[in-house]
Amino acid sequence: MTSQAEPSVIHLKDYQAPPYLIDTVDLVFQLFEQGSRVQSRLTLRHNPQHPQPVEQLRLNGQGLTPIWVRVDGEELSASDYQADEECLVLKHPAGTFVLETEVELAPENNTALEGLYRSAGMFCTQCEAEGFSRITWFLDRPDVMARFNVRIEADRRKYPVLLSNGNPTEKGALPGGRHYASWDDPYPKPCYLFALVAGDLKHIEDHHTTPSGRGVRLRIYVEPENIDKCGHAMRSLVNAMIWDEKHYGREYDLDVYNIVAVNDFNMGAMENKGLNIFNSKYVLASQDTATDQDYLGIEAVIAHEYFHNWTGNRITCRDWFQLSLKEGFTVFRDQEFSSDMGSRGVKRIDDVRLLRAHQFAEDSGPMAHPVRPASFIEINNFYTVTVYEKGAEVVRMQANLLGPQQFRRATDLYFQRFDGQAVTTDDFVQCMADVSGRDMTQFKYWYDYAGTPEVRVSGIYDQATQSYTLKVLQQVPDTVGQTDKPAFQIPMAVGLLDASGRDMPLGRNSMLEITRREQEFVFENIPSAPVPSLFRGFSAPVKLEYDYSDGELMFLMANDSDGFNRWDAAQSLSQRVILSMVAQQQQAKAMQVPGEFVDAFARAMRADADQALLAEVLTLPSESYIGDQMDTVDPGAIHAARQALKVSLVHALGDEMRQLYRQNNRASEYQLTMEAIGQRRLKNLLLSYLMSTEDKDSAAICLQQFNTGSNMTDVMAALMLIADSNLSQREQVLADFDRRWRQDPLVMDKWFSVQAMAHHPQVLQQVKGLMQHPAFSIVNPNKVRALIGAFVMNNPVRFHSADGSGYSFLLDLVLELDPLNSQVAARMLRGLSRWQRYDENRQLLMREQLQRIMDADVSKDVFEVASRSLAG
Ligand code: B3K
Ligand code: ZN
Repeated sequence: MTSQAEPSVIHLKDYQAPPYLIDTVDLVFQLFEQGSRVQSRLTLRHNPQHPQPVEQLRLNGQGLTPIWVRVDGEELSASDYQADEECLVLKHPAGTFVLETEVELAPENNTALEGLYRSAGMFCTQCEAEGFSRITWFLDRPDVMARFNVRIEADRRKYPVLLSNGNPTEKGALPGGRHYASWDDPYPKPCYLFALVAGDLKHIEDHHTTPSGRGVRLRIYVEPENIDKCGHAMRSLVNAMIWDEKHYGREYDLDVYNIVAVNDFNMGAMENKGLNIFNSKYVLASQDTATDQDYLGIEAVIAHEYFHNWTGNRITCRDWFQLSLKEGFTVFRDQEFSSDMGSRGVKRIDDVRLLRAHQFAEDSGPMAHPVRPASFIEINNFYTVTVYEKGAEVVRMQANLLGPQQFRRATDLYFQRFDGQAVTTDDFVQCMADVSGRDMTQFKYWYDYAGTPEVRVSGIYDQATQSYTLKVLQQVPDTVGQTDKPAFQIPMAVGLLDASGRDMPLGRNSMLEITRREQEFVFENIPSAPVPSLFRGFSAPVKLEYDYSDGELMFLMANDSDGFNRWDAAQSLSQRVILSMVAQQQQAKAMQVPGEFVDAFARAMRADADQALLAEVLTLPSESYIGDQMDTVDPGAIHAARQALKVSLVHALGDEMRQLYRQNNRASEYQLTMEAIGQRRLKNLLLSYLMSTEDKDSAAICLQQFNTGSNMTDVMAALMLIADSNLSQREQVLADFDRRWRQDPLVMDKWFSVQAMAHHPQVLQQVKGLMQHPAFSIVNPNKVRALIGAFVMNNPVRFHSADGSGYSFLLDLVLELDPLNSQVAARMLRGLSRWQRYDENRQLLMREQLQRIMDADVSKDVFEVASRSLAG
């Protein structure tokens, strides 16, 4: 039993239009080190879509201390209204009225990082999803869109920069060393897009002129010491603006676009209108401090937040169940942008790898939910890989079904039809239907049902009729609260390879639409038995089952014209090998690596592919992904198998690996071209193979790379391997690195992570010790993710230690963190949600820990994760 009443569940089916609309919002912020004040003036009117009369109007407000409340200029006495921890209730509101209030806030004590808070001496805000109600009384829901005017007052010396949404209007001095700035946002917006920043910041500036001739001033604000690390973010922003103009006909709509980097942030970044606030991790980069992955991440997130200006801000969500309307579509847009900026093939592989590793796992566990969830306790728990990444796949399928021209017409229609409105995913799909004339009813199951569809395919060749038949069975597995699901509409891109590895001509038959549980597709004029290449480019987010022989997989790996499926064949093959080595251990047999596999690996290594794609092909599936393929996950055996496989590959191919390493280790200057990134990726992958044996030569190469690496990508790749090794230099190297980088929080995050991901048996003790390190702070989400998150999510063999020590450590942490930052605490707790996947002993230990949550007084966020996990 919880000590409180159980938090209530909110259902999509209970949606009601808001009782009142708010046309204008005038805010005055008086910022002080202690106790800040917010005055608000709202013009409200009854919403014609809501039945009358409204007996009482409830405005949301969390933890606000009311100073006064006025309606139409008259101050209310305390008996005219009720204010508590969650809302302000006004009795018998008039049809239209003006509500003025003043409240006091304590941003200096706000560790939840929602609403108005402090980060490294500045003030900043985070309002999505429901954080605006921590700032002032409001109808904190996305379907209330208002025009905001904001005035900020603060100490002039400490907070020279005062920013909010929209365009700047006025600024000036005030008595007492203070000053003010005013901002006006001409576009009505939901309050979750409100933002404010006050601080001592420096900026870099650029300009962009939109196709219609609007000049936009672009600025990125950071703490003064980081001013040299903003160039890549700015270039990414300009590229994103140009890309959206070209590909979606969307241009920016204000005179200024501001980005601010902050160190304390619950997630990656936030698309507030005209004033994006970013986790500094997704802004700051220099070759000394950021890896290639960081650079790519910055490009993607800068673009993502920019794209939200149309997909999220101009057109927003009616309610939070529609979150994927903006997130799925915007992720799809940023994925396509990154593909165009870099390598489409590599990007697709990386996105699918992420989807399979995290979303498929979520979709088959107790936290499974549809892309459009039907209920939640705490909306912040639904910013998930399902809403984001599966949501993006669902948009991608629609783009593929319609084809590029129709899809563009459909998105044009969407922007034109719904500009300035708060709408639903149904409204989005309706545009696809209207433009294409397609009936999208069945397609919409993708939004409403959770679970990853399983598609079983078999192929039968008939020599006599020269025909080839693909038999398809689809099944969408049961998930919590959803059984007996209907058949989905599943686009399957196919190719048929002839014996020489070439595609047989299929014409329009290459995109099959599966719509029934059982279906057959017949191909005529097929002269010989083909090898099918299925779901090319990962044309639908499904699990494919097809009984390929090892030989067929090797054939596809070498010949498939679809790059994605060449990679996927390699993954299937190595997965098979690792799983059989796991089984050998479980049967107390010696582990065997098939010679054919080593040969196929060698052939792939020698093939004339670009380095980045080659690195993808040679990367083994992750331990957690392998675990997902087993009935009962055996973390120890998986780790040992994967490790042993690497060692045998080095024994067989070590010389060649060293040679290929050297060939790709020549660049002297750091360049951020796809080619250079590919070379580093390949080289560092090879180094990770070589270091699996920890022989003297490999250790020397690794230490050399660490000591002389001219960029953080190379240095970090080496450091990770050293941290995971038994080299005698290990401690010294880690200590030197600490001394060198102690002042740089983002670099220290990496230092924490590599140690948390090391596999040696004492790692948990070390993680605990690192929590005492001066650079660690439990109230900084980046630190928690870097150290604890990395241990829980990326070190399965140690986190799932059979004595349960990892689990009780996580629980202690969650209980300590929850009162400080419930959102991040709930994220961390997800590490226990899939307990059913483990053996009985671990199940018991994990449940025992989850039960501790149910016995404690915890936040809604953490309660929801624990209760769903236990119920699942
Ligand atoms: N929309 C924000 C996420 C807000 C998360 C709130 N807990 C970032 C993004 O998706 O762009
Ligand atoms: Zn987003």
